[in-house]
Amino acid sequence: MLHYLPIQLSTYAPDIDGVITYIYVVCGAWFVAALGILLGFVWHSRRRPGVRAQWLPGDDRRGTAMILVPVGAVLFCDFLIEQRATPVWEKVKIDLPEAGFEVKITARQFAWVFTYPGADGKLGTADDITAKELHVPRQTPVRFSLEAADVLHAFYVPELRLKQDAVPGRAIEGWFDAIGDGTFEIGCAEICGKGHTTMRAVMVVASREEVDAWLAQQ
Ligand SMILES: [Cu+2]
Repeated sequence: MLHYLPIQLSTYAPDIDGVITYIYVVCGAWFVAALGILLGFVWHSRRRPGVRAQWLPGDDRRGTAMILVPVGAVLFCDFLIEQRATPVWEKVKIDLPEAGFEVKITARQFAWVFTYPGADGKLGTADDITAKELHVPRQTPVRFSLEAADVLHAFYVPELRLKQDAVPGRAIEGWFDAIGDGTFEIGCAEICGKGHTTMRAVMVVASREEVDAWLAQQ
């Protein structure tokens, strides 16, 4: 259904697309029903000879039901979407898997900086490696810690179906597992000023050996 979207690069991309498709269906059905009912009322109350327009205050039982029944139906649709989306939210944002690869992502005006653990395998030590590109091994749970040095930014890789705000003063933990090789564009999805538009970077997904070899050159 959503064939015009970018490829599904992460293991959770099908889950995200499933939620989006579900919302399309629920909202699409609601849109058709709401327009149908509206057109029905327009036809029902059309101008006819000898029939005068009336003022109906709508405070009787029938008038109240015309408000409360649609409100209940909207809340029920909300509940359906919530029920469909909650397990996906937990999978993507709450239940973070063990790290197979770690990286710290820092956003600043206006660039991305990626910090990798050095030989000691730990982030935040003297031998950390910093680079302007994100290189990650395929089929490995990548754990990232996302920080912003100055203002709000948003780490966005459409193929991963991953968009995460970076907030000054916070280190936001997240993860993804890329299933295929390739070079992909990282954007900043913070829509405030054209500076964010220009802070592009690349993400390269390759074998573990290729990533290690690239890190050794940095
Ligand atoms: Cu930005």
